[in-house]
Amino acid sequence: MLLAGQSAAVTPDMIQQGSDLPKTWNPPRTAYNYVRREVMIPMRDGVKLHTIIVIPNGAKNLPMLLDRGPYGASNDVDKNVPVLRDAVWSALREWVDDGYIFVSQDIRGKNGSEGDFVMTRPPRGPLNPSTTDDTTDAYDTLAWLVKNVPESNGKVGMIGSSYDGWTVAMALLGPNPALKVAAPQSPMVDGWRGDDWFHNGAFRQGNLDYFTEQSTVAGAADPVPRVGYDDYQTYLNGGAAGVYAEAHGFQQLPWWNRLSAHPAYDAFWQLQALDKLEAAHPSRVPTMWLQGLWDQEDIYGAVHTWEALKKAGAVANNHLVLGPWYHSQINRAGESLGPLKWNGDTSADFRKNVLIPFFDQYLKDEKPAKPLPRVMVFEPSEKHWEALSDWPGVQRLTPMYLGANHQLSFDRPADGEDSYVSDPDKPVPFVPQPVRFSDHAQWSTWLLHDQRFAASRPDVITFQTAPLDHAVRLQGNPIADIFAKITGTDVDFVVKIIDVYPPAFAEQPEMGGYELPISMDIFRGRYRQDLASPSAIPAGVVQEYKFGLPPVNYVFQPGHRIMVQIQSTWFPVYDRNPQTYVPNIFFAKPEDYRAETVSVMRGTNAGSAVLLPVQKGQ
Ligand code: PG9
Repeated sequence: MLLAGQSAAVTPDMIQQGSDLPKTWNPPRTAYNYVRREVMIPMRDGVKLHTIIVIPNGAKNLPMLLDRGPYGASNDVDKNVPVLRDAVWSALREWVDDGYIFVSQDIRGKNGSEGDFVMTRPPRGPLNPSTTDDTTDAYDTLAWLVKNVPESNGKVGMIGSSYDGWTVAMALLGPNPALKVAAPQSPMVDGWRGDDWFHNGAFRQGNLDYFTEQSTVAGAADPVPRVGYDDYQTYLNGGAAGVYAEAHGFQQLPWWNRLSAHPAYDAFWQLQALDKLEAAHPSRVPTMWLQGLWDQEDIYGAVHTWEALKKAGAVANNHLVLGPWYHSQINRAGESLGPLKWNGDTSADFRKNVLIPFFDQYLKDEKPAKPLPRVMVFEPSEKHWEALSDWPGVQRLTPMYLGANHQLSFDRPADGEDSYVSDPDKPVPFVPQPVRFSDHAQWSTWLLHDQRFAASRPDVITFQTAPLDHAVRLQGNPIADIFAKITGTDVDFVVKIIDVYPPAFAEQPEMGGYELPISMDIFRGRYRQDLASPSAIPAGVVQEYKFGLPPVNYVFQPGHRIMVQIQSTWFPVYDRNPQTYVPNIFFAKPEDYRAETVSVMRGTNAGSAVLLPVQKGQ
């Protein structure tokens, strides 16, 4: 219809016909300095796995770097950015600069891949009667890559952190010959002893968000919905972890049903503990097992796998790295960690000067400037790396005893006890409220949080040395050895080794008096005699609670004090022990939660102590 004054000169090209969307869209890629292939790689059972391969233009004879995981291969490379080093996520930049073909794959059932997703799918065997697992999937992927990426030299290295570190460890259980080198970074190895799901039987409740995010749909999903801002209050209101979970529909999740039916270290956990499996099937692949000294998610896996391999006589091709990092910080900026500041970017420097040369050696036949030591550990108080030939070496564990008047000393004290009331209705927070599991800054640095807020609580007992008149160097794996009696029938113990800074610290004034945790962990008392079968604790009878603490390589400087804190709740990162023995704490009832008195013994026979790996000459 024409309006007055309009001309009627309409030509055919003006006329809209059909859709404005073309049938296909192929924008020119002339600005791109790389080729991106998106392929579905067939596994031995016909399931196809979604894989993204990025290849620098003109590549010939380049090695491939493979990462497999549940977090979305498409997220590793921004396909809208034409320059490869800008398109990959920051951890990959140095690799791309060094001339690698990067391959990212979605594991079975996640994101673009076919098949069923199974959370950290157990290796083929009693827990997995199928013909595939992440060992065969890695094997089949490598076989395909070697045949189908003509720009490559047929050699593959695998990296990945956390879940993706677990996939690297799985690949090592039966590696394709094309796998020439590997680096599991903060790998999840044993979900019950000390990695993501539990620590010594205490459940890490923040994982409930991970379960809905990962195991409700194939793509990414949301955390558990909550009304309140403070997760401390949310979890306290929710009751037992299992009650809270099932109020949010978790009965629909097979993974949750398996996990919550196995709160003890039974065959379900033992048979999927990768440190034991790696030691039983050591690979010949040169491997760097790597984790952070303050790794808030997987502080157990790498070091225990390396130690298990050592025990099995298989460390010739295995290296251990303990860096000054939170979980996966190797892949992020590493100039600082919580309040601690380093000299330079410890992550980027490590990737560039150690990790990539280690891969280049086996993938490009390039001799590294310096051969990689068997063990590399950062020393945080003097801020430098140390090369060691062993870990923890010959452990000379020296007891440091809890003494009268909250003293801590290498001398055995007279008999006595210190008591506190542990009330599960007012649990000790792991960081001051408000707690936000979604706050990355809070979560990634909580293992370094100033412990003064806890020291001032009546349900935390604190022991400390006098200011040290000489440096004390710890190198190895400390052990907590607590003797205690309780008025209830179950209890948890949290033990923390802390560096107390002098009241004034000119180098960094805000650190004056800071109580810096060096190594801390939790133990669920019902497992004191047997991790696989819990037992009620006889009320009023002294029992021993002995458990390993995370590795340390640390110099307590003169003028600092060594402190130990003990408490029985660490909430809500760990679920609360009701302190009344019940068959399965996941489903404890409100009336099971009772305030009880915990008495920690000191003295000659049953003298509580931390066994410290004090270095000779100290
Ligand atoms: N820590 C995470 C995780 C690993 C394995 C299983 C579940 C969670 C991660 O960062 O991938």
